[in-house]
Amino acid sequence: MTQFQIPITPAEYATGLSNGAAIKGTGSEIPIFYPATGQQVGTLIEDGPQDVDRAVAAARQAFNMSGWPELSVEKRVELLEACERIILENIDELARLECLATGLVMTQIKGFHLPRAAYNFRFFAQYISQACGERYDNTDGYMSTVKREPAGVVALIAPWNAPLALATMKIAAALAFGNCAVLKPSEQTPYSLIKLVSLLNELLPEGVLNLVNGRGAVTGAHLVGHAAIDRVSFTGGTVTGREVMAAAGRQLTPCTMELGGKSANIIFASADFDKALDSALLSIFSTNGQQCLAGSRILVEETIFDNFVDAFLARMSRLKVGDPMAVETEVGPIASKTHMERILSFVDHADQDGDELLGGGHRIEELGEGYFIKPTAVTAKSNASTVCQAEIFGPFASFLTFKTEEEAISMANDTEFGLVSYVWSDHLPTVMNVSEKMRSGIVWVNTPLTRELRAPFGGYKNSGVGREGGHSCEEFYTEEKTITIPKTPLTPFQFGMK
Ligand code: TXE
Repeated sequence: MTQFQIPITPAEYATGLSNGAAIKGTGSEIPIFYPATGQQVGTLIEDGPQDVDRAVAAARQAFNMSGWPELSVEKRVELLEACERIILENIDELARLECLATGLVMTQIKGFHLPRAAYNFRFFAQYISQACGERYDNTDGYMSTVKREPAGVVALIAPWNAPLALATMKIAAALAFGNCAVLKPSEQTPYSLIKLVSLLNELLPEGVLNLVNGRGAVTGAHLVGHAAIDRVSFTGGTVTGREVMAAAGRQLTPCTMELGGKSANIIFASADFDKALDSALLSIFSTNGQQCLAGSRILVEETIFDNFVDAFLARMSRLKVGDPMAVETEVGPIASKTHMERILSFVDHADQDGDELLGGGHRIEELGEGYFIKPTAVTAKSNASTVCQAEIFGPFASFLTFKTEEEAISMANDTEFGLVSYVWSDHLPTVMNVSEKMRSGIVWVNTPLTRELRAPFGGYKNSGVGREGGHSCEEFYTEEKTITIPKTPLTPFQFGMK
């Protein structure tokens, strides 16, 4: 039986970090598994409510007393650039820790996720060094300036599918705009973020970046509902997002929610066939299919449908699934056993709905106890099929066909989600019309998975609330203050002088 080598033996990590010092959690023990072998590789000790209180208090103390919110732009830029460097200097260890708990493929972690994690700090360093303000002069002789001040202490909740790439966007933005933070990684995938926070704490003043670990319902719920938290930034599932927003709402704490997706990848006969094919595979099978922006519903124009699906299946059957550490691997294991079983349950849904299974749909037994799924594709009976409506969040593509542009638009928008849409066509009026009509936060035309960090990222409908990106993060992580001053001596109002 195949037994892959474990990427790294996790050091004995204390769980949380408050005020720059490690804290040993006081809660229960959570086992951590390596998805490629199913072996337990470590134990996480949960941080209970009092541990969370301690981390929040450390952040508040740093916010009030350390001078962090008032730091000059030059010093803050230097620190953010140092954060970028320390990630790149430790890329090997961070990548192994990321792989250990997530099962993400090492070449993708090192080639994309970690460079992005490092770049997030550079991006916000560049952003704040270009920041400008507002001033209004009025004819009555008053001048008003608008100042952006750090929001305060922010709670950052990270998911398990791409912890480093996703959490660093939140950390870098929060720090760039002068906030202090408490980060909670997913309880399934804590190691890479524990290491990251400890590395960043070598550079940052004590208490600026704190860490708590544990289950969402325990550690996470206490953190997001905490009265001393000024912002909650959450990436995760839509169901959890509703709970988090309700808890934060009771404290009137503003939130951003980056939630699930069921993105339509619309391929017209006028598209460059080979590029659309290549990108369709990338957008559903990279990151082991576990990404919110996956092109999981592939809508293909009827005249090219059979050719496209045949070509897709031929390439899908050649995908290298296996050891996430091996350079030739393209698809690794699913992040957890429970999630693997959930993904496979959609094969039964497809059967019940009358969809046609085209390939895959089962666990790869030859790969041992790891959570490996054969890349899967179905042709759905209609867009109402469960596989076209639910976020499966795995290497599972659902095909649909359409005859007209209007039919494609209507099918693409017929979903509770609205994160991303992909449009493939070399006919300009088609791409203009379709991209205008997509009810999604991002439309990628003839390109897959292309993030522009200056532009907003986030979803319509149940895919989210708020946006991440340059201006969006500036707005979210700051409070605006208007200061109004008369430019000339004030004329007395004569009030009470009659
Ligand atoms: O993640 P959860 P789940 C989607 C995907 C997946 C589904 C369920 O479809 O199948 O969500 O994933 C923390 N208060 N995405 O349930 O629960 C939790 O500890 C505060 C899309 O495993 O959303 C973790 O740190 N925090 C997605 C984080 O929330 C709470 C990424 C995300 O976990 C909490 C992941 C609570 N009450 C899943 N409950 C994306 N948008 O990319 C949980 N958490």
